[in-house]
Amino acid sequence: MSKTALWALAGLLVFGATSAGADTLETVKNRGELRCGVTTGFAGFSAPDGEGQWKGLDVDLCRAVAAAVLGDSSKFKAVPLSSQQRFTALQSGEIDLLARNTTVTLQRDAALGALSAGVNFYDGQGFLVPKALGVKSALELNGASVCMQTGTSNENTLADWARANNITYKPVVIEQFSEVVNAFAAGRCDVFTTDASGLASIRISRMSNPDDYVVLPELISKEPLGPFVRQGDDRWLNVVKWSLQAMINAEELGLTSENVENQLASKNPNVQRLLGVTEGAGKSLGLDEKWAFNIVKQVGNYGQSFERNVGMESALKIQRGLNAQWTQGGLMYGLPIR
Ligand SMILES: N[C@@H](CCC(=O)N[C@@H](CS)C(=O)NCC(=O)O)C(=O)O
Repeated sequence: MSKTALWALAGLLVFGATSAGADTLETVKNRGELRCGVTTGFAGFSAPDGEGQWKGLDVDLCRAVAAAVLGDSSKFKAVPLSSQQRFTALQSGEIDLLARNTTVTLQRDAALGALSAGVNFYDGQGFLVPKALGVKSALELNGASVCMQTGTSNENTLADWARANNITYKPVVIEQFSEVVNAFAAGRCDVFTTDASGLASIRISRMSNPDDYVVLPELISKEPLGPFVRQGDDRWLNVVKWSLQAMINAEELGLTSENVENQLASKNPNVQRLLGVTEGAGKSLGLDEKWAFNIVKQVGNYGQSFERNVGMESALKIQRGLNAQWTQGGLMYGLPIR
């Protein structure tokens, strides 16, 4: 068992008894604040801006759930967590929701006491290298030293890929995100490996001259990233799962934070159900009927969140790619809200 899994298991044994059976929805309503596990600062996905406000595609999930449950997207507290700390924090009840570039895997769902509540970014693991290295393909990385972070799925994925491709490498594995980034920037390793989204973020926000670095073309794995909740609280799983689905459906239905007020008069039954004009969805989830209206009004639809945080309106300029709507060749497919 990996070190991460052991830590998470320890968390499960120590705290599992207290958190199991707890009603997270009630807890969050009574507290008046959602505790949301994010990264220690990962531009575009979860990072504080100049005013200390947490922003990003993942933070928008925290905001969406706060809007759905408490009617106010600002009623959340971002809890910064390293890759290593995240599952223990979920287990112990320190956070209500983990919204932090976390890959959905069988082991995490089955053996870490966590449950995936959907996918908000389809990604793959890649490599970032200094251009000066002259490397054009990952297959040229034989003998390289590779920086990565402890407690990520990236460690095992790289090992599998290297073995299959007869590549040897020297792992440089560091626990703190800032330290691993600094090690790479200082040339203590040749390559940085993590999710391609992470590499785009590191290149733009952490390298003093982004143009000196390039992300190699190969993606060596599937990394479907999304929110996680604790096991044993189905009602809360539903709230988180359907908050994300509300954002995806809102994009499909053409609802934006700007037009959603007017769309309350729409005659489209799917719009009426999503916005609570036709009642039922909110009640079934244990929420106000305005739950999804509040998400769209205060946070926006999935496409708006994508473009603002990681897409063309952001510094990262990530293409929609797999994260486009299913009608546009992507994988974002809103589950029916009815
Ligand atoms: N998707 C992968 C990797 C996610 C991950 O934790 N990536 C690192 C990038 S090096 C990160 O986000 N670090 C930020 C932090 O620790 O604050 C996983 O779920 O294990």
